[in-house]
Amino acid sequence: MRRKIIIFLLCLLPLCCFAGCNRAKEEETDEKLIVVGFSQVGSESDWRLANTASMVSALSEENGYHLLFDNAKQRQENQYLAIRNFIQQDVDYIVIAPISETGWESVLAEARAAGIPVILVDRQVNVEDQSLYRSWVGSDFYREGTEATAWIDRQFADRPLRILHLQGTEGATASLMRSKALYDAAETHPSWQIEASLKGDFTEAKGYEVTRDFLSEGGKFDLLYSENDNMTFGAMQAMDEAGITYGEEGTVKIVSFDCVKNALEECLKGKIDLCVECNPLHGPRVDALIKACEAGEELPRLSYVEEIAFSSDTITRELIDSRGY
Ligand code: GYE
Repeated sequence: MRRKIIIFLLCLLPLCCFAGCNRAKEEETDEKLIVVGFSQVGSESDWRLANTASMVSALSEENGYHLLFDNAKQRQENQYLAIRNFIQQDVDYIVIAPISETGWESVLAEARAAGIPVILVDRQVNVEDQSLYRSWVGSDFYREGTEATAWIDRQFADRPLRILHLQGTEGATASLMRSKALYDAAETHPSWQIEASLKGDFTEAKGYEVTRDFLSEGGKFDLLYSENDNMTFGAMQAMDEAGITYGEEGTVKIVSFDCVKNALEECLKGKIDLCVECNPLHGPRVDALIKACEAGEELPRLSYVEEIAFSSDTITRELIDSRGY
């Protein structure tokens, strides 16, 4: 009997060894993974969801990363908490999509003191000390805005124009710069009247609410300048309910930012007149920056991505189908 037990245990030995080796191997690979803490703005828009998907797929284990993802739910205090948590966990890199531009000095200084490189993505931070972060990649939001106002100028020139302006999150670069482009254009076009700049926080629900209230108070406009597609969808619903027509055949023209799939579909139907692209696919760009940093290369301070705009006359089905977001 004893002999049988010994033989049985001997037979199990190679199995245990195999399992143990595997574990050791796993640990070895784990060690080589680059640990990244990513503090994301929230999940306020289709653009944001596409951005999160791009970041998660680029910073994957197959690609050499262990990603700690935090959704700040549009609250900057949550970003501070997440970043301090990343610092405590001694991650290799901190990536931040900052909600607004201000209020970053202390927490970025803490990351720098801990020797953790910070890479910014999407929106920017307004800090004097440039050594608080290594690199930023994102869109030129002012250029996006001037692309929109140049189109408005081509359509209306100096004819009287009442504009309803839906603004994104207060203090966010995307909102500040798209707003600035509109205000600058309105200054050089005295016949353009910004009827109201309403805060929609980049969400569909808010876009709906503020447009509905504006209309129910008797507000009138000829053009909607909406700083993202989701607020546009909300405004379209409010206009539908109020019986206001829009798009190519309608009384109101719509200019919208982001170019998410549903917006391009509306553009193809002639319901949105101009879609200004904002590219959310930053994952591979952040991956490239981290890999360059790992290789000891100097990182560019700012990298702007290329973007275009689509009007209802230039958009096609093939184009929509060929796009990744
Ligand atoms: O336009 C909007 C999102 O910062 C570019 O944030 C981003 C903006 C984008 O919520 O849809």
